[in-house]
Amino acid sequence: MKTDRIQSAAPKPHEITPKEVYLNRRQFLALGAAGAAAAVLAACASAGPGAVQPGQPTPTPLPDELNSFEEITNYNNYYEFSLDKQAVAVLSKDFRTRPWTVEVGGLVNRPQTFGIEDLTRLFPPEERIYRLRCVEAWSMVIPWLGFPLAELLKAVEPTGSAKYVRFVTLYDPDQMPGLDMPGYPWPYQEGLRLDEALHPLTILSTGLYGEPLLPQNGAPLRLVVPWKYGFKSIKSIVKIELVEKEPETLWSTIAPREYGFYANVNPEVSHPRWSQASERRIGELSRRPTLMFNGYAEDVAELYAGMDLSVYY
Ligand SMILES: Nc1nc2c(c(=O)[nH]1)N[C@H]1C(S)=C(S)[C@@H](COP(=O)(O)O)O[C@H]1N2
Ligand SMILES: [Mo]
Repeated sequence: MKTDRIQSAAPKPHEITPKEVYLNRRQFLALGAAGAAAAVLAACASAGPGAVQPGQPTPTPLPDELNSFEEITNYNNYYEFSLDKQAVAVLSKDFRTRPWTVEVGGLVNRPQTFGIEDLTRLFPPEERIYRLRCVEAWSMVIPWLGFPLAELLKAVEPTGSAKYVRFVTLYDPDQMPGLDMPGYPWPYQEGLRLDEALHPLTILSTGLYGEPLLPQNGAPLRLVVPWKYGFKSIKSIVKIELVEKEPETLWSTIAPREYGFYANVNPEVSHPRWSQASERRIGELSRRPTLMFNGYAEDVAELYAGMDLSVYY
C-alpha cells in the first residue's frame, strides 16, 4: 500500500507528539457515536443505516486514549500463529502479504478477484479510530486505515437473494504454525448479515497508525466491526462470499453457546464463563465499564430492532 495516497496526515508511530491531532480527530470521528455518524453522513449525504437519533448522545463515562503502536502490534489474537498473544508478532514476522488476491463472489452479478493493490487504488484508505473489545474482556483503541466494506460490496453487485456475507482467512500451514493445533476447524471463517456488512462503520482495514498493516494485525486486509466482539474482525482475508444462509463461523462451530453469530458487545449478557460488564483497557490499571454495542449503540442499535438481544448473543 502506498502511504502517500492517504489523505489524513497521520503521524508515524514514533511521532507521538501530535497526539492532540489524534485526540481531537478521535472525538469527532469515531469514539462518540454521534460524531462517527455525523462524519459518515457528511460523506454519504444520504441518511443510511447509521443515521443519528437526535437527542440521544452516547454516554462516554471515561475518556478514551489511543493505544500505542507497540501495544497494538505486540498483544494479538491470531490463532493461526499462536495462542500466545505476545508470540504472534515474532511468529508472523515473515508472513508473505504480496502477492495477495481477494476473491469476491457468490450471489453477486459481478464476481471479481482483486489484487490487494487494486483494492487500495479503487478504495483509498481513510482513518477510523475505533475501540476494539475482545470477548476475553480486554480492549484497545486503534487508529485504523481502511475503507467501508459497503464500497467493495457495491462494486460486485449483490443479487436479491444475498442475505449474508462470509469471510475466509488464508490457510497456509507452511507459514502459519498454529494450524497444526488439533480441534480447530480451519480455515478461520466469519460472517455478517448483509445489512451489518453494508453499515458505514464496517470497514476493511489495510493499515493502522498511518502505516500498512503488520502481519500480526491481519495484513494485508482484515475486517473491523467495532460494535462486535473482536473475533468477528477476521484477519488476512482471501475470500468474501455473498450467501443466502447464515454462514458457519470457526468460533460458533467450536463453542456455539460461548461465541454466537451476532456477537454484539453487550455488558448485560455474560459469557458463560465470565462477566462482560467491564473490561481491561490495555495500558490501564483499573477496569472500565463495557458499553452497549461497544459505545456505538446510536449508530447500530436499529439493526437489531425487534431482536431479543439476550438470546442473539
Ligand atoms: N484469522 C483470524 N482472525 C482473527 C483472529 C484469529 O485468531 N484468526 N482473532 C480474532 C480476535 S479474538 C481478536 S480480539 C482480534 C484481535 O485483533 P488484533 O490482534 O489486531 O488486536 O482479531 C480477530 N481476528
Ligand atoms: Mo478476541
